Amino acid sequence: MEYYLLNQANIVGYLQSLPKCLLKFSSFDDLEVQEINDGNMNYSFVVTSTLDFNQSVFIKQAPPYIKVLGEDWPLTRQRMTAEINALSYHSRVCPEMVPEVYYQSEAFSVLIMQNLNHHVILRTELIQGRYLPRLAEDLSTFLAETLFYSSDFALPSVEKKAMVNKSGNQDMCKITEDFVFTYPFEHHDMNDYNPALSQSAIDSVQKEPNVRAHVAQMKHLFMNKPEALLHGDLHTSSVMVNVQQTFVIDPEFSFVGPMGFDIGALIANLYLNYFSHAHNSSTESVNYSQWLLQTIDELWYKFEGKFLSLWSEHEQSSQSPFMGKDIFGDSHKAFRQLFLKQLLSDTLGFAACKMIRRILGIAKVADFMQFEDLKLRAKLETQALEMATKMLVNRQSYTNIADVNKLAEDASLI
Ligand code: SR1
Ligand code: MG
Repeated sequence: MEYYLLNQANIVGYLQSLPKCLLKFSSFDDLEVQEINDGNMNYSFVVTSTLDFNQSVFIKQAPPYIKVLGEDWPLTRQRMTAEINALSYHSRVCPEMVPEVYYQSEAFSVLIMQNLNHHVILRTELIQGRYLPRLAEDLSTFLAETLFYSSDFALPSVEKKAMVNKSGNQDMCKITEDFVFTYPFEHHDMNDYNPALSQSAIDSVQKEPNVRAHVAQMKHLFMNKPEALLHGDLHTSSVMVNVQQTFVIDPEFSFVGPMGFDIGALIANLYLNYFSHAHNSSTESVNYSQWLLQTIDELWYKFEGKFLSLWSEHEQSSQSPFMGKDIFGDSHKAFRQLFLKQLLSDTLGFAACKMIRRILGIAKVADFMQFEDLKLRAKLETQALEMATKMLVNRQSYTNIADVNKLAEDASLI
């Protein structure tokens, strides 16, 4: 079928043209179509039977441009192929946390999948101050399983290199290189500053040679460290939750890159949410801020524990340890500790870049944008910039999240 753009008027006809057995509907006569307007890159729709709400699907299609920027910003539809491949990998290693895919077409750049209508975007829940008791447990499982099983510690060398070649996703990586690691750190037309944010706060990032040098290091690492198949854009709007379940969606930026980029993306967005609550002295906000810090701490140490368990179990069962025979007995342990120490440092460096881009760059987060009082927003932005720049330049010295949380708490007092 030749590619055309789906819209509210033609989408039911499109569904009817697909092999019926693959789809969820007993009839096409009473379908309601709703366009979903969030999301920067793609068009998405929910189609539901008005006779039976359980007959419902979520449809996503990539146009040949960046949706929010319009047709003047061409972008290949290759991203849908990356998303299809990543979803297929995620559903193999972590099936309980990925929506079920009913139909996919690379030619049509379309995915039809489970409508998660009993779940809400994580960012929305965090802004509302909702407690999610499973969050650290589930996200640490997702990170440990997806990152470990696509790494050189689990895959034979030839298979890993084939995965690197197959998962280039160059156009999406270029967007990240520009919009995450470059534009926010220079004075670029694509940036967007809160008018109430002081010039000195902006200069503390853009005119500080040490900060710029460390950001360039992170950008270089992003471009040159093919450790594992990443989600590639794992912020809190790429996660859907309720109190019992967590789903990870939207891996269209997926490529083989540094593990710390995925972990850092989550941590960055949790810290941004922290600053959006911590300025408020009500008991409710104080308690919620503490829960957020505790969740970040748990996310890291649970990830670390699960990743290490997968690693030692795999080496025992495969009888093929990454570093070869362990002659004196402690070499494996020593290497794993070194690896995790470096991964924490990478994670904090990427988290810092991701926090800063959401303040100085074009793509904002609702955690801060919800505040119409620009002075209050600027205060939170200044606190987050203060934390992020320190975390970035000192990232090698941290050995635990408790100390990073202390940095966040100190910054929240300025
Ligand atoms: C034009 S930048 C759009 C951003 O939205 C996505 O979620 C990615 O984070 C990307 O950088
Ligand atoms: Mg997305």
